[in-house]
Amino acid sequence: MIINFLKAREILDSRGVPTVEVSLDTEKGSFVSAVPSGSSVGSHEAKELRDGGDRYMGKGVTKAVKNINETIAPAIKGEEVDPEKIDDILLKLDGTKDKSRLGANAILGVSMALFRAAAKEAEKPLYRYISSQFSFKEKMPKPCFNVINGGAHAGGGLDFQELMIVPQKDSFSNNLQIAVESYYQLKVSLEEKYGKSASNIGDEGGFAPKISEPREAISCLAWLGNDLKFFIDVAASEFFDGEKYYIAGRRKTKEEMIGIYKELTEEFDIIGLEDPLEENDFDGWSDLRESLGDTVIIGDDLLVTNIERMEKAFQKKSCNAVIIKINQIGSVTEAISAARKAKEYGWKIIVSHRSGETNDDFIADFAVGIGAEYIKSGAPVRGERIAKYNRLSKIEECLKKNE
Ligand code: 2PG
Ligand code: MG
Repeated sequence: MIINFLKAREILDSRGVPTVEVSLDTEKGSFVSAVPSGSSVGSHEAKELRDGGDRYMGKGVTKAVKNINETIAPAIKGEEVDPEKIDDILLKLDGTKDKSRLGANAILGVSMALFRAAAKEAEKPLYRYISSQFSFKEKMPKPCFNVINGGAHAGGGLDFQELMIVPQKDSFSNNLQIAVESYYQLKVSLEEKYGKSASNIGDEGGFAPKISEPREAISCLAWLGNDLKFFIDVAASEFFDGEKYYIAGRRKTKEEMIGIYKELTEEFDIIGLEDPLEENDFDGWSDLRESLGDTVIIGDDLLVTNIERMEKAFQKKSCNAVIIKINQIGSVTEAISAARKAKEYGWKIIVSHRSGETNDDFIADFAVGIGAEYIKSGAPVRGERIAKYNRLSKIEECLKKNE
């Protein structure tokens, strides 16, 4: 089965920022994908191509769209739908290490649509295509819900970017229900304590109360009961000034930050810490990992879904879990290789959305297909967030029926 037609266009993401949508046609149908985009972007991520200039304050993606329509389409039209092979052609066509020529947003959009076309050709749902083609064991991931938004995603004044609840039931649907009920409850409690505006929301649908002390914000989660555990994405590079960490109006050394985490993990049910230190301090991360014992230490900006950075972190024992974001590396095949590497290292995998999202639910199938332990897709509200959770509910039903 060959690629008959490929076309890209500019659409808007959940922040009203332009992004790339791709349609790829084969004789089996038309396959559409849309590309997400971050705001707390790691400096080692693959580069999305933006237009610059005045239009959409420089954020247009017509150059990336043009690259798909005028460079990628002629190169792959008529080729067999073989995602690994085509991803490789795209990387060569781009020729840069960070995909800055064609744009990671251009390459990823095509890559996602290709995977969908290939799954259809194999007559399998996408998650099953990924697990069988790449020899992973399917698993329903535990969802992590970002119910308090801070950092670059909200204006409440909290420096920690994401406070997530991780319900601990066995089934996805039970965990989803608990998350939604906790979300309602948190809204009421925040409004009672801090006033109506405390339930304003941030980019990922979580509340953005005016609280700047991390400890105070985390204690709001502790009101919720339900045997919840917590993940925190600190996104520490966002408040690192090159020397110290500027948090709640005070400058802290790395050692002081480690001390803060020690206290917080002892006091609260925090089972995972993402980007607790800045993205280049591999040695600081290993000190932190050693002093925090059982806590899952998750590399996001540190690793950027990039195998070379993962190798370095493994050697230095900087972390024991990885965030996998398909747009961080810029092709689905490379994200799959990063997942395989993480499994080889015995690391936990958290598949992640971006703060700028679309209704594309690709990562739901991706997470099940690679057998990720966790997925994070924001709060259990807003169309672009629940697109993924709703898709996971359907996949769980299929797996139960053994389809
Ligand atoms: C993160 C992500 C997603 P952004 O840091 O993990 O929550 O944020 O997409 O803004 O980089
Ligand atoms: Mg992160």
